[in-house]
Amino acid sequence: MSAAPTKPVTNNLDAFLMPFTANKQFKKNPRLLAKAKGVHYWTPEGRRVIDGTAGLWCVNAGHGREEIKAAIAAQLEEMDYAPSFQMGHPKAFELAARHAAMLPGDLNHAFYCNSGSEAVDSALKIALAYHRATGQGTRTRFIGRERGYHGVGFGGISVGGMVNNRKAFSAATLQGVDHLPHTHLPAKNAFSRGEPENGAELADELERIVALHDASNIAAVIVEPCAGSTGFLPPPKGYLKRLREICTKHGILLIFDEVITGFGRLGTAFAADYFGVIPDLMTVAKGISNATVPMGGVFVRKPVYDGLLSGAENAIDLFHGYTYSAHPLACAAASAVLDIYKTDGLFQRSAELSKYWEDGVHSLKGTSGVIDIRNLGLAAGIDLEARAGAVGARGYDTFVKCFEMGLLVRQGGDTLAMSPPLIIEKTQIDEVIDIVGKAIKQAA
Ligand code: PXG
Repeated sequence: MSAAPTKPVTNNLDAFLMPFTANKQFKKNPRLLAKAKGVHYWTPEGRRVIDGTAGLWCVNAGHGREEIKAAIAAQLEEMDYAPSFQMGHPKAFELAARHAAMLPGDLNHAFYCNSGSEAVDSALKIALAYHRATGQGTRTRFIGRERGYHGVGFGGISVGGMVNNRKAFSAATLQGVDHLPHTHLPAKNAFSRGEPENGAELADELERIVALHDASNIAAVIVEPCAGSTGFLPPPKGYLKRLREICTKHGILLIFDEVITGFGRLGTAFAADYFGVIPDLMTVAKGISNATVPMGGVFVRKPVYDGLLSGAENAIDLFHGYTYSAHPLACAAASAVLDIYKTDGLFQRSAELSKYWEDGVHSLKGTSGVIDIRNLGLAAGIDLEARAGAVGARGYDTFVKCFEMGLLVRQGGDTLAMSPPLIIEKTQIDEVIDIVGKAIKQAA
């Protein structure tokens, strides 16, 4: 029986199992985006929506960049794909050298993958492989943090601390994982501008965990410098430095998950630059390719790279990698976006706009139901008071109101997060703040 080709049925939303979405609710009243340019999306009906979230924290240089399109097209013409297992292609090495040159300290090697989740699982494996290669094979435990988000791989959800992402999969999470306490302390730090004053001592919890297990059993600590998915939480002043000191003291690798903070979100290339704290491994994705071609990466400090390579000349150093590690199209896109970041001075622009952004988001203080506002760089989190007996309903309604009024924000529970493209103009920031303020009032 010959099957007739299936025509795309654009008005039937049933077949797509949507990620992190209430499918039934969405499909009754869908929100579709059909076109994008600069800081705007357009719906299929042609309604313009300002992108207050850079997609999902990823389109840092704005949508539809001609330079990236041209680089991807040229690469596609030249060579669509080449393997990276026992083979290589020039753009992968060029990109790694460019990343190495812009990274702080001796973070100067790059492993590539296709997403933040893959980056996290790769970093955890690199940590284990490094310890084994350097005669420290007992170091197998990982330490994550409550409220952390490290993607959705089994490694990532194990070290992550978002309950709903772990609940259904609890039995399959990694053994030997502990969690540091989160640093969201609204009773002490509500409405902080930038890094909150209180909470650096929470890093000392690491000493307690080390005392419990002994450092010789601990491979790595992984944290987001600013937690992103739980509503954007900048770290308390001094917290990351303290974590670094404790890790160094005990020979534990420190992993910064910079999937959100990397590539300019804080007004510096990386959060490591902003905070002056250099991790041993850094995971990135999103802004690495401006989200045009999926890409992730793990940046590795020289001693870790050297340790991994301590085997025989003909020994494979890392039994890990992906068909699409350093995919030529992703490398072309990532290289083009580095050019844009540089020529347009977007990291600097993000730094320069951050005060205006801060004043804008904090002008929402006093709006009924707003119980906390936090910000750093070009990102912010806003907590709304939950409706009695209906946690999350108010947040969701506010998100929908924003979309109806022409603004995309992110919402989780009763928290809103915003992270506009770094090309946003001040008048557009005004527009974002105006719409969020109205939406919060309307959804009260
Ligand atoms: N680490 C961090 C810190 C992230 O924020 C990932 C890893 C996983 O990346 P991938 O590419 O596998 O999705 C992320 C992803 C939100 C939101 O609403 C955040 C992410 C993804 C989707 C939504 O905050 N971050």
